Amino acid sequence: MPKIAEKVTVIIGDIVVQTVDAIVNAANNSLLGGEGVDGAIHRAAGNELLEECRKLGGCPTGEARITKGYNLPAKWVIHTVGPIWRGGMYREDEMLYRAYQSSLELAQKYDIRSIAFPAISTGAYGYPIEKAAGIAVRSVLDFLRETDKINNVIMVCYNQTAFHTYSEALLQYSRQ
Ligand code: AR6
Repeated sequence: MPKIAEKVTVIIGDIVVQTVDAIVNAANNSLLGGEGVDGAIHRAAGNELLEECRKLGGCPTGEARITKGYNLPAKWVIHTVGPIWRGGMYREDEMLYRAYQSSLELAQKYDIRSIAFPAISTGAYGYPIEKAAGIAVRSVLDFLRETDKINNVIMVCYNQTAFHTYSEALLQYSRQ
């Protein structure tokens, strides 16, 4: 496997327990919490996270914002907003690609070396998992090719299906 792909690991697990510098939240435009990963992160981090999020004034789709991690093992939470799947004609692919890029750009700015991502947009936002996996992996690998500051990216999958799909995508795109 090429060097870049060695920096990326796909695992099955819960993102809130990851011991990395930053975990990424699959948030919504309000940044005021929700269900899925967002709910789990807010519950584990504690109420101070919501207080800090209130001051951010939301986040457009495809962009990212950073807060502290509070009670989480991770020092930082990077909140990004993936697209809602509406059939694929509304720049969903571009927005999902941007969500990963924006998160990594912010990570680099904060000297974050290890970062864990959930499968953004594949839950409540309904993105087809195979398509989402391909875009996620391509976006991460493209970014890692341009910088050597971030040396550990974990793609945290919540079930076997997601795990196999993201693992396959990593194999496929790391050969290109
Ligand atoms: N750790 C890792 N992955 C998880 C966890 C967890 N603790 N919990 C769920 N997943 P979703 P979205 C997986 O719905 O599709 C929220 O309400 C889950 O199985 O969390 O981007 C926000 O506020 C799925 O594969 O995020 C937004 O309104 C993936 O994480 C909206 O949902 C993403 O599912 C965002 O929707």
